[in-house]
Amino acid sequence: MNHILSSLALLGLLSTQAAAQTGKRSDYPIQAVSFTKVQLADNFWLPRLKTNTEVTIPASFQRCEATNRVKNFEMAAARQGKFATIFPFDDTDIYKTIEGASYSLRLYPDEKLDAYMDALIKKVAAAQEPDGYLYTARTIDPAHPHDWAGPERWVKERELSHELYNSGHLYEAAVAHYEATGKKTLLNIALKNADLVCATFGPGKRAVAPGHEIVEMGLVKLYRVTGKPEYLSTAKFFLDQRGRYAGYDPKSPDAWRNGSYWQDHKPVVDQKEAEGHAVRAEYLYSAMADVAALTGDQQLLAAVDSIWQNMVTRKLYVTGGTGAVPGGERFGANYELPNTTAYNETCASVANVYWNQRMFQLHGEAKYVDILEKVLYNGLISGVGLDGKSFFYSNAMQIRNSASFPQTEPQRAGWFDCSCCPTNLARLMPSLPGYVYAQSGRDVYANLFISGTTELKVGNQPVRITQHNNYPWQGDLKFTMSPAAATEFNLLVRLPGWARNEAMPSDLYRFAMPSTEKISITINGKPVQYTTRKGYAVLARQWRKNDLVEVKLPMEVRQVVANPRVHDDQGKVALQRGPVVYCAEWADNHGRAGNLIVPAATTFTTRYQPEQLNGIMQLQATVPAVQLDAANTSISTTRQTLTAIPYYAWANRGKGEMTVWFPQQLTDVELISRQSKEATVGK
Ligand code: FUB
Ligand code: ZN
Repeated sequence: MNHILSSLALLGLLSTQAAAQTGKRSDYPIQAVSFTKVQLADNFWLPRLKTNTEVTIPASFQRCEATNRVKNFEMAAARQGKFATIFPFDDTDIYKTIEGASYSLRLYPDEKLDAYMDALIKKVAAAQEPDGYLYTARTIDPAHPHDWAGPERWVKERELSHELYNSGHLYEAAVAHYEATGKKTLLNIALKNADLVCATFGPGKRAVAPGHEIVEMGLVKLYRVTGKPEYLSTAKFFLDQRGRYAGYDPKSPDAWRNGSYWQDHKPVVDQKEAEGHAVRAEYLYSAMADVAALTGDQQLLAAVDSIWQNMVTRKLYVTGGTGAVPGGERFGANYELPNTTAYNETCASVANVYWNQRMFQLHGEAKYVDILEKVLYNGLISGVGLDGKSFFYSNAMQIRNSASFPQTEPQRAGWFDCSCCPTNLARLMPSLPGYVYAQSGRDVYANLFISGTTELKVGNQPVRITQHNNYPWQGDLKFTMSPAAATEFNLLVRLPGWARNEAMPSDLYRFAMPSTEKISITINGKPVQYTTRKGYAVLARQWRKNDLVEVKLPMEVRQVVANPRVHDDQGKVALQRGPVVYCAEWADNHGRAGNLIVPAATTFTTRYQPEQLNGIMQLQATVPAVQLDAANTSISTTRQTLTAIPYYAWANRGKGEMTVWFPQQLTDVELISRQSKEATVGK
């Protein structure tokens, strides 16, 4: 069996090498327009990116210094001392912050930051061993490595060491730094490490299914920069190692602990469902898409398609959060999407953005960007406070509480012992310009509706596209097309699922009522008939300077209902307007949120509140609210104003109740729940 498997692996590897060696390599049919070619000028994202640059990144570097993460590198360089942080993957917080700071330098050039990074990169270089190995948890004192690291290099890679995880983040950071600054300092460190990894792992060499995926994505990025086939073939080799672990017993009641937690329960091509630790999983699925695109591997493609389908039909929160189960930070069973205990690690949202972008690039379907957008505007940015320096590691869907049983959690924190999420946000946010447009020859895709300008080339013709809008608060989108000379091409404008009566590209969620408004598109003021392709309006014409495309997206407040198999959401609705999912928080609703009922016929008013929560579109309606008397023995309803805020903005005003899902009838109200009483008593 093992013999057959390794022959198959070798075949896969050879085809990978062949693909890599032929001058015309296969790749994603659609390429993103690089972040270096898109300038944002909007009121929603730009202030967030500014905060990321001015607050998050400096705070992150400062915390890397203050918590001894930087010191670990200094000690590794000196080959003496004692590893001074908790986890062997703490090195990655530095890499991720460098990655974010690199993207951010394109947006906001900053000589001081650039120089600081140069100095930090020198420390990283000094910590690298002569053969390329870079892992402070061992190099500081190889005779006494971190407990998770194992006595020798790589021996605990599958379980705990994170050696290849550290490498993967190093590669991602190095490519961003190189692309943003043109400097090869970090890239050279990464290449030296990757050469060691490729020399160590492969057919006839060492084999492992990397314990925490990301090295695969990182190697693919290095392959794109260098064209070196070993980087791609080693990425594929790592994918192919999954499902071979001898210690996995599928019959054990705790089988996930040894198998699916690591996506190591089956060969990747046989995996059909989103399983295990969500961040690991979604980095793996991103790499599967990358390798499928670069090698044309149809089995890999079929597997990642099927896994995506499973996530979107059964395992995705309405906010785009993934990884429902706290124990193992993992995907739950089908339809297991509890609200109060929702884990939804912020890093999983980051990973989901990466994955959906790749799925879009593979297939050119709007539904992938619909999910990406859902994650961006909801479950991702809920992970960072409006101050830019307080974070959620996990993103709850409901805080159940009462005056008599106050909960202390959750509140945002500045940093965590395991601080993967803050630094992951720090790197994702400033890369956002790279998600706005994409291109495939004469097809130019407008995926995100963020004001700003891009300069691209169609054929040899420079084309500038400028978006002016006030998204996500208003659905009036304007695109000014400015080719240097009249040029024929297709502008594909994404018609978001939510604007086409589709709450989700599956039956996991649906809108309770169809929208009465329709999308309309005009060019230079005249309505146009357009064809649609895979969820895009195809605007095909010879574009001339200053052609103006106007798209109107319906922006009613919609009630969303979940598939009846999602237990916690039965009899409840969520609120959505445009891509933004709402919640009710204690601060706006007389100290409570769990007592509010939203009957089907509820109508909402909307008002932009510039002073609130950095500017939000607020929703209000008059609804019944359940009241209990002081003795908790009698119950009544009163009518009161329900005020809803975007989910992403919750937990910026202290702690208290919050809910995304609202009961429609009295029978579905969770009264002062026994559960919350028990949980409090049990603490
Ligand atoms: O293992 C590294 C990171 O720590 C994971 O991505 C997070 O889920 C946290 O467990
Ligand atoms: Zn995290």
